[in-house]
Amino acid sequence: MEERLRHEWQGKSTAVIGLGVSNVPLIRFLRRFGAKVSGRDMATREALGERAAGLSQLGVELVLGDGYLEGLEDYDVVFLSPGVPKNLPQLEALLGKVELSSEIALVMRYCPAPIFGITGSSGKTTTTTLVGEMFRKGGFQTYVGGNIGTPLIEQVLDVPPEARVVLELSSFQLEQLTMSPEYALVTNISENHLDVHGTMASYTAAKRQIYRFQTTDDVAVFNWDDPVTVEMSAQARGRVYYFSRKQELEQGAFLRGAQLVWRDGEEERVFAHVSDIKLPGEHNLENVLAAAALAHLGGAPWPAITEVCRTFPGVEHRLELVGERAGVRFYNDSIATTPARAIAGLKTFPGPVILLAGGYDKRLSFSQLAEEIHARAKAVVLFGDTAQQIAQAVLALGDFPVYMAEGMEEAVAISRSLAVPGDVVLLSPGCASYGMYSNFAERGAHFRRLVQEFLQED
Ligand code: UMA
Repeated sequence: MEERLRHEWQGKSTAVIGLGVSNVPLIRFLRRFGAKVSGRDMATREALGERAAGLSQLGVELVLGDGYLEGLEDYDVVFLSPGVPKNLPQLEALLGKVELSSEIALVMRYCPAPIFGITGSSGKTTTTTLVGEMFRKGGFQTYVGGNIGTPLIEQVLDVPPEARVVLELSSFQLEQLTMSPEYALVTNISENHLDVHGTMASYTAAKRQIYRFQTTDDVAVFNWDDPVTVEMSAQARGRVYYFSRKQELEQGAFLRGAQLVWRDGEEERVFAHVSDIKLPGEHNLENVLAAAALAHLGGAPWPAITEVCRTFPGVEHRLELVGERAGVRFYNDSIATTPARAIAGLKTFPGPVILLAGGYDKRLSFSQLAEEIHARAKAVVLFGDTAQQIAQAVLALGDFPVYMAEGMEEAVAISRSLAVPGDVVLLSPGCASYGMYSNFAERGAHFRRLVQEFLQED
């Protein structure tokens, strides 16, 4: 493989657009096999800081700030990072002239083991993590990566063929692909990322890539309760299975009363009970059904699947239910370090939400978050450097209950005093934690500790 890669990349001229989480390891990979790399980013050298210095040391020519998308037609391959809109005029001008690729496309191209790709508008991360755990528990060497935050490009050459590779795939990652994973799962489709995709049709088209290039030997799992994914399933070429919370199925995983059941023709098996499942909420039952179906189809043994169903506590700091008291549920979504992630957090809950937000100032706009706060929250409790900015953005849209707190302790105390039965108290800060904590995990742990103390009070 090393030989093949050197042959493929030695001396090739590449441009890598977006120097973030996915593309820095991609650049190391390309440099390792002798490619020439021009690193491009709209951010300035100053904003990129040590990252820019590290890349220069690797022999990467950097083109930063205004003009970072110029001269791209001169390269053999242009790699785009997920967050770069693919319809920018400078990129559209390359179509048919220059090969466009991405970190995830190379992972899929070079991975010798079967790939289990998971997409959907919600539930991706939990389902991906569950599937990974089911394989791991079942004795497989397992790699979990993609949109979940772990680029696998630097590990892909060490993956043995009998391993299991589980990838969370976002619409941004899928839209560029020209191959599909051997196993595909679509959790559900609802409006998301329309700011980038423009229309629901183009967002759904991006999601279709997960099965579009599959062969008849491949497997795809869809949500029977979601008409959009049922419609998708009619186009899938491989074996099709479903999961459903609402209806018994001929082929797939479903709920029968309090039982979680797998059926494939004659074969039927109860693999868990609702009361066993620690994850809160109906949406999580769907995630468990989906994950069990995919893991089973990929060879995970039932005892391993059942054990994970019973023990999996949820993904830490990501809409993690810390506990409930007097009908008020407390959720830790400290991983939401951007306004967009806080918006996604807010959208999870239909009921009244008291939002705890604020933190380090990354100079992002809070105007969309403010709109979502008006639409979904009943109050906001703000702290950190950005508290004033968020308050201004919220109040610019009209009257709203806004509370200022000195820090997390006061924020939790205020939210307790505001909450009535049926409310959700959600820490989804929309900002990084720097200045108050060393990272989002420390911030989430602090919130969790404060809430747990409250839950245990007499
Ligand atoms: N940049 C540009 N031009 C642009 C946009 C970005 O130059 O038009 C630069 C930025 O200045 C920055 C770099 O590109 O330096 C960042 O790249 P990126 O935002 O594309 O993201 P990465 O850091 O590579 O992270 C990406 C995913 N980000 C997005 O999809 C926006 C991460 O998902 C993912 O974990 C990571 O790859 C590893 O694969 C994040 C996400 O929010 C968590 N995903 C969305 C979601 O889950 O809803 C899709």
